[in-house]
Amino acid sequence: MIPKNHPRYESLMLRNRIAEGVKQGMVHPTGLIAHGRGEAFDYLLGERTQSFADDAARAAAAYLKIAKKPVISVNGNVAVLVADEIVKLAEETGMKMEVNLFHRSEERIRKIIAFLEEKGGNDILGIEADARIAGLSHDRALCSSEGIYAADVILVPLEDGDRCEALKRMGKVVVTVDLNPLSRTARSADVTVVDNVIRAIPNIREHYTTVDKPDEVVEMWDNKTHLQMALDFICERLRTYYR
Ligand code: PTJ
Repeated sequence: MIPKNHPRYESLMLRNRIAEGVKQGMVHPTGLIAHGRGEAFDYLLGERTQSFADDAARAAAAYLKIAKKPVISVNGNVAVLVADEIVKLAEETGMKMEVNLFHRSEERIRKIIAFLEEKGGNDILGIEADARIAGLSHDRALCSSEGIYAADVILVPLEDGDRCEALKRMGKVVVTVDLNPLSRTARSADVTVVDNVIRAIPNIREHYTTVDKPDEVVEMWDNKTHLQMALDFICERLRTYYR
């Protein structure tokens, strides 16, 4: 039991959720490692939504606004961290939800779908696996013909770099949330929200309701500049921390 007045209460609670997720069979054991890497970057980013991340969340919302077939790809970590918010975002945007795992197992997909349904989600894709992401070998290529395969815009938080590149080669617009601005996913996506998924998803939702002239926002968006801003922020913070 973590006392509420512990200075790192929120961070420790998130850790607990990931650890519980492993016990419940929703999070893959390597999800613990991915979470730890995310935590380290979040620490460097000040554990709050910085202005560059807020701009990226707005660009993400703009892409979702103009999308014809938007899909959100949900993995184990994302499900246990932000299931409620994902269900709400899908409802508000008309986006389909697909459980799509890097370490694919039918049992884990079923558990995650049931968890999202408990949170109010409907018609969640993922179990059918009747299409493949081109250019990838093994089960991590499997996807739904109605979901990721047909999508024009895919919101895929915490994605593997290889798959992100394969989705790009298929002509998809890829929007990701990744605390590591140097990751291959961060570099190959069209929009990278360098923020914790726990803050980024509700922020994208908020921008979705307010974003004006989404075509212009998309037109103006430059992901590389945004990633450099994230790196500059981290560097400046490290350089001046004890000064
Ligand atoms: O459930 P599965 O089988 O689909 O597996 C999911 C994981 C996350 C284990 C899998 O996709 C994986 O191994 O991911 P990677 O390649 O470790 O990448 C995860 C990325 O997400 C890293 O760059 C982390 O810094 C970042 N990350 C981790 N936690 C968060 C995060 N970004 C935003 N918010 C987080 N909470």
